[in-house]
Amino acid sequence: MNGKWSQLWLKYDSKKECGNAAFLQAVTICGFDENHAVVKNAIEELKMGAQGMLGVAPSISAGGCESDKNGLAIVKVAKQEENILEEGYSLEAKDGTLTLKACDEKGLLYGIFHVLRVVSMEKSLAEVNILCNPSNPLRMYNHWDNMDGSIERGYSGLSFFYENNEIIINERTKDYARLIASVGINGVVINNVNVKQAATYLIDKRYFQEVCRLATLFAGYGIKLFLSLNYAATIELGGLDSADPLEPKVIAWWQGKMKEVFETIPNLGGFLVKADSEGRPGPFTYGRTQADGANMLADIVKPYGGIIIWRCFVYNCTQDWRDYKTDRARAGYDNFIKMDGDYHENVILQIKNGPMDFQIREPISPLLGGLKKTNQMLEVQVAQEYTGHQIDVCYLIPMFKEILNFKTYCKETQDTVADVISGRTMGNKNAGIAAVINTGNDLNWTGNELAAANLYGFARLAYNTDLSAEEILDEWIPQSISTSSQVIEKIKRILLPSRVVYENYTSPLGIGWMVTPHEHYGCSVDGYEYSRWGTYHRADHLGIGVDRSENGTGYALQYHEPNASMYNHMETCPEELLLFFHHVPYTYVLKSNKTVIQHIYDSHFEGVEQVEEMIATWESLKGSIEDSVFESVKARFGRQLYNAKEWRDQVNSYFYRKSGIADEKNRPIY
Ligand code: GCV
Repeated sequence: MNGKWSQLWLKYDSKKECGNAAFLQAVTICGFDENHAVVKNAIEELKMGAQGMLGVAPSISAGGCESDKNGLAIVKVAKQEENILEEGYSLEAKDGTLTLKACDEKGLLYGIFHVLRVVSMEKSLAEVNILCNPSNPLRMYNHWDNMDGSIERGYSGLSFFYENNEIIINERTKDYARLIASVGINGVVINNVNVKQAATYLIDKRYFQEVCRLATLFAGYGIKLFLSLNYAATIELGGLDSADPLEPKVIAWWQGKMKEVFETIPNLGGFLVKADSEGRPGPFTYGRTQADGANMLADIVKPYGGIIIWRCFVYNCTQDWRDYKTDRARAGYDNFIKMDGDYHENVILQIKNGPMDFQIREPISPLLGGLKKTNQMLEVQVAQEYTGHQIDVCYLIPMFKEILNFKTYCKETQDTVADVISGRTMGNKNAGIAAVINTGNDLNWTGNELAAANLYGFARLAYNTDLSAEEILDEWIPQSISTSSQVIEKIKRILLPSRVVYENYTSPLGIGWMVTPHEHYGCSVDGYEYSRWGTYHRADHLGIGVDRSENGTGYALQYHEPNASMYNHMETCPEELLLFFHHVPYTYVLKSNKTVIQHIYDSHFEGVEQVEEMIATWESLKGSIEDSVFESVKARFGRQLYNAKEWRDQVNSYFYRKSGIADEKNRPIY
């Protein structure tokens, strides 16, 4: 790693003054302890930002809560006073004073970052009047970083947390904490859910000191550190012959281990567990339920205030699905729904947004809101495993908005996914949202500079699910690339439709996959890695799609009504998911009046044309943005175009040969 890494949206380079300097010259703090680590870091940040952007060196003083001076007045209030909740804040500009109110240090920190954001966007602080409370209690990034420094599904270099099985803590770690705190992230899991090699388990004594240093550093930015856990650590690390969650010796081992861990690392938030999935061990081996496993650990960490986040990505990847009834999509719901209500209060089930695996288009997992008495967290993937490896541009926030807005019908009101995971539906506090994140040690953090919009956007959305995909870009672009309105418009023109563009040139109508096995980049129509029992898409010479209706695998019926009926019937199934739920003839006519086969041809040609348009728009930015950013994104666009053409040609020729139906427009199909 040579050179200095980017500061992304915290560049603090010179900005237009916009009347903002006066607000930052004098800062008074009332009610907060100035020596609290979070307060100190917030003030340090304010000074850095004010100096860098406006050349102002703020004077800081403890003041009366009724400030009569012009400037920034930071005031501690009681919780719920003026509707300010935990980790929330209000900002009000009046008569030359900008008042920031919060009931805790994290609220103060987020408020300061809000102020800096306004300055960075070259907007006027005099016009700020806002109350911000977080939508979700837990807002987490999940890293899939391995101890050897590699990253599972990482597309931006190596890990900045580990090298050669050792933990790295340096200036960049601090910058990372600042960056993620600035957008409201309050929890981070620093190691891959696939926890392998007992000698490198972070719950081993050999790592305690460094994990503790990391936890303290993050705590200074309001972020709780979490670790992924190997469920069979009793065997791998403890030398026992069992990991049965109900066996006393297993419980005793975990009790000893957790005591050791929490006593040395007091700031630890808890653990994330992937069990009984893709070769990971779990309670099923002992004939126990997922609830048995999760509750055992949860009870042990409870006295330390710890929580157990238990993933629902539990499925048998060796299933024989020749009978056309077995369906991986069913697995999450089938494995977890029966124990709804049995999970203890400090267990949260972390559920991937779709029932399969982060495809470009999937229905929402029926477990979200299917569970009515269990803490739930939504897991999305910002790392672009199936969405272009951060080579292809794919702005994911519109997809995340769709997921959050989905009505589950689990209750009469407050029944969207956003409601469920915020705790509004059930009145619970152990809830939230997590993203498998897209960072690495590349100097720009995310490989493709434009992929940082997803890093930023996920977190902002996690804090405020009401923000639109466009509003998020209106914040991210001026802070990260340019405040020029022309540049902002052009980059928005590229990013906003990019998810649909990616969908157009890859897999149509919700069918998913068709991607190179294991690597998950590039087209391979029959390439599903677990498809030795038949192709994933079930295409033959007559039609395509997986029948998940009541006549097929029955998956559609896992939803609450009216969703179940809507998906169950071809006529009411949303067309963008038609092939996920139904097997249809190629000649099936869509609402657009096109047949399915014609839709496949048209969308693939259109997808490539859209990439060409995106590239032309990007080219027009030459000279208006930093050269290095322009060139590096341009190079990736070249690869994206190649990829899009490959997909177009492979998909079109595959289905042309299968169906024998020609393209109505007679375009070349190779
Ligand atoms: C961390 C998919 C990915 C795996 C990942 C797994 C998971 O299968 O391809 O790399 O493993 O999801 O979410 O656990």
